[in-house]
Amino acid sequence: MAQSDNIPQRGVLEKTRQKTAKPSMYKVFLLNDDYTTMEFVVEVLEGVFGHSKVQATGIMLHVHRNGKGLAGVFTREIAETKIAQVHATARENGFPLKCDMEKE
Ligand code: TYC
Repeated sequence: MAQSDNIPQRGVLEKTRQKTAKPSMYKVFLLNDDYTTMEFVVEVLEGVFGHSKVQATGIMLHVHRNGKGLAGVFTREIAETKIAQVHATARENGFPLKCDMEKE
């Protein structure tokens, strides 16, 4: 056994902890428009973002009154997927509903 095997290695625990860095999180916002129905926005907030009908209705009304509102906070890939799902279902239903995302 080499003598150096018994010498504590300074910095090893710290390095292990540094590797568990948390992923960056992204806020996904729903944007208001004049054409998408309130009912459809509530369905999207329930179906894509997992909100209850009560939560979804509150967020939809906030967006309607203020122009923009937080739908959820996700890692980058999940946020991008949710946005793509919203845009796809909106297009399929003939609505111009838009989302955007912002690094937290
Ligand atoms: N402003 C829309 C209307 O009056 C409703 C609406 C709410 C649309 C939220 C988009 O993200 C939105 N029918």
